[in-house]
Amino acid sequence: MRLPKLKKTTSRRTFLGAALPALGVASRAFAQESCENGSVEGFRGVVGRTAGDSTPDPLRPVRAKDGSPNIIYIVLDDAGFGDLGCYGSEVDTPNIDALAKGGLLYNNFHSKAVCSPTRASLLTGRNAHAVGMKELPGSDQGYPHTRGRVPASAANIAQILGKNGYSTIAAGKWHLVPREDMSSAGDRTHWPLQKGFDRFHGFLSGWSDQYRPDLVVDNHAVEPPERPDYHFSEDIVEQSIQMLSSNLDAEVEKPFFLYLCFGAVHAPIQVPKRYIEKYAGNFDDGWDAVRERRFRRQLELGVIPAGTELAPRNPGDPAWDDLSDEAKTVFARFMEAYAGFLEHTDEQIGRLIALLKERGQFDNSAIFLISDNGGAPEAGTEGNFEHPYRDAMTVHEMHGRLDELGSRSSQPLYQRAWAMASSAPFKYYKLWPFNGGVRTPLIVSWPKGIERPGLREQFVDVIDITPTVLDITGIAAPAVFDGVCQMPIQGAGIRATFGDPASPAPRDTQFFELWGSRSIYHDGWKALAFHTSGTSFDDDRWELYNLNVDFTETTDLAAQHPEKLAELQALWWREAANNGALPLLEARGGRQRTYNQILAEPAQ
Ligand SMILES: [Ca+2]
Repeated sequence: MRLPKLKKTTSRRTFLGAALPALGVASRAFAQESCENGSVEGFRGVVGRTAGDSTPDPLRPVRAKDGSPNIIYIVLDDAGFGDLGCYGSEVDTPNIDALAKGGLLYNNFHSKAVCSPTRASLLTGRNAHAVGMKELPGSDQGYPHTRGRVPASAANIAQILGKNGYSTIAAGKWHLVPREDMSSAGDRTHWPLQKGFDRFHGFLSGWSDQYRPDLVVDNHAVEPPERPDYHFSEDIVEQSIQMLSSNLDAEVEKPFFLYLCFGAVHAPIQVPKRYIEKYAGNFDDGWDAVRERRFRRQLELGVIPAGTELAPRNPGDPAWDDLSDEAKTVFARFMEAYAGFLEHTDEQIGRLIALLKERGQFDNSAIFLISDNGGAPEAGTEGNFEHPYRDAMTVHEMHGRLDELGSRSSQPLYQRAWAMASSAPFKYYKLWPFNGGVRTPLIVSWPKGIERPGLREQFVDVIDITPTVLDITGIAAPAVFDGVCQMPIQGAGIRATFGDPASPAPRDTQFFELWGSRSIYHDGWKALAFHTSGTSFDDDRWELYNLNVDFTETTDLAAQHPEKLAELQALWWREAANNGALPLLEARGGRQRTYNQILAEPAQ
């Protein structure tokens, strides 16, 4: 006899009336809705009265295919295109550079210009709007793209890999859950352990103190260790090493997915003083000179095409030469701290790589290293010393406490013009639709699977990473996950670029929207409109760039090619509609102030 299968009914009374007497229950005081598949999940045997007239169907543990690669996502926070050594920076990042040297360095990779949308897209392979993350979580404006919670219809790569025989570990910043869900009593539906991860060690919000982070381990908050030498970046790598090691000790054949997200180099810029001191004097010639140097080095390395122009300094940011001596002293120290913070991050990545090599796991680990957006401009022209985003200290006051910069008594964020140096050679910064906001590093290391290491110039978006992982692991994206019908994956894989530098880009169209600012990329062209809050979207001024010959968006062709602009504008509306990005909305509350503070200042 097969187990009775409940028939779908529209009437609860039918179920209560028919099924309960058979179970010997006279009456029950609760209601239960019924569905088609109320039987034991997946059982294909036969249940009789005894084993003699039954057929068993043993569970078959899911195992990954033999030779499946480990998958590692490393996410840097707020590091710009020009910040890493292999992208032309003077900052020492030898471990990241080594990954690029043995693997692939992409110069045409795109984030969503801000933390949570990039991360939601990275993990799900779908555009951020489509999965409810049009901006930071906690900004629900009543429409599906503003929920700040990735729906069950968009299972992420950890969930998929976990169901296919992988161990899954997340360490570091999460930022995919609204603040009201973060407390100990909060709804944990969108915490890492409910989103496919076996383990988690990190923080849930957008940023945290590096010395005293708001630590969460698995599903509960813990006090950070009170050690004078504690640092969050070191902790998450140490925890990753321990979790990976114990998994490998238990079952060395089982592949793993590690999602390692540094709080660095997002504010607060905090790092032990010896890392800052190493860079003493290195930035005394200021942000204009640093941008020039990085730009020249990028040309030498071939990271940017010959003939590229360095974008002019952004409106509202001062020339270094116009600053007072006191300001120069203070601002240079911020960049020394930032450089030290970044080198310290690279050192932690080196510790992870050493573990992988020691355990014989490096060659078959596919590592995808990105930054989630360009350099961070939120601290304005003078920077923040005591608190990111809300700091009233004057430059003179900062000068008096300069020795504390980067220590426990400071929570610094650098001056906005440094963010442009971070994003060199591009215009603007994090949050903007220009390349300074969206174009960030992507490095892929996989010694066993990358046939031809080197530079790659294909247009790639962050939604293309997870489809690549599905491709190289041979795992099909599920149509139904945990009983929920899945929305289509919108990215496309870049596996073909691993062996062929000339292989076509995975897709030729990609839209962008953040706080009403828009862009559309199509076939080498990019149209964009910067939106001023409080104005009509119809009044936004569109710009047009031919990226085939204008890597840094310096020549606006909107007036010369109105027909091309009109074509791309129409395409934007189509893509926005198809990717759940409508209605077009401004940011809620004060979030748009970062845009506005620049517009309020006169252009230079
Ligand atoms: Ca970020």
